[in-house]
Amino acid sequence: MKFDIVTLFPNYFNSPIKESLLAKAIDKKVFNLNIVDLRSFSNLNHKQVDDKPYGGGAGMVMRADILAACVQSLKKRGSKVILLDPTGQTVTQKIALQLSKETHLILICGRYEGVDQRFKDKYVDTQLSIGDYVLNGGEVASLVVLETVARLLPGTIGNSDSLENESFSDRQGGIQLDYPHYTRPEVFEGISVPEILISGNHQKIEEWRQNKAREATEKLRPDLLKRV
Ligand code: 6GU
Repeated sequence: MKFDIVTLFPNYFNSPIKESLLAKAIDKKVFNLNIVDLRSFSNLNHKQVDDKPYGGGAGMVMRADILAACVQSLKKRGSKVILLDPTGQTVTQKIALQLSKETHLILICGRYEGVDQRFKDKYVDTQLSIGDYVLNGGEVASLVVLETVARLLPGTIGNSDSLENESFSDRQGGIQLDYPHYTRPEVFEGISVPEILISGNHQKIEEWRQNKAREATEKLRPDLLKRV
């Protein structure tokens, strides 16, 4: 699998990738990551990539022609072009799972007040957002998509067991939160680890965990139980 991330801030990506498990996966060739500087596709003065909005108003709009030149140079058969933009659909685990089956994702970080609509109409397959709040641009969102998708690829996480049981995974036919975890010490500030977890009865432990996961979901995120 290959990811291209198109951005006006290529250096922004240096440490989040180097200082994470993603770097190991890249070394192991689980996936390939290419950070693309959008500015290098501009032939304009000062490598300009945006301009004033037609119709007036505040802010700047990213130019369709420069974005198009960039995407054309990256695109192959089977590529999926994703624009990170607050108008997009919110990323979910289900979307991440679908994206993990693609061969090539081009993630474009939107900036400023927006992106020329003609680029969206002609070149973008999917617009994604990471939630109902405003960021300065799509850079943080592209890292969210990269990490959620990349960790689903075989070889990114050593222990694939931990993928199956975690929060938001499709477990027991539904999407739910994780069960509570405990490690040593056995007594912390007067509070003991739940007895059942030191009983050695694996079937009972599994039942307890499933109940706790359901309880947590009902209490904290009842909306998840209604989602398909
Ligand atoms: Cl993808 N972009 C911006 N600018 N703001 C956001 C977002 C994306 N997702 C949530 N807020």
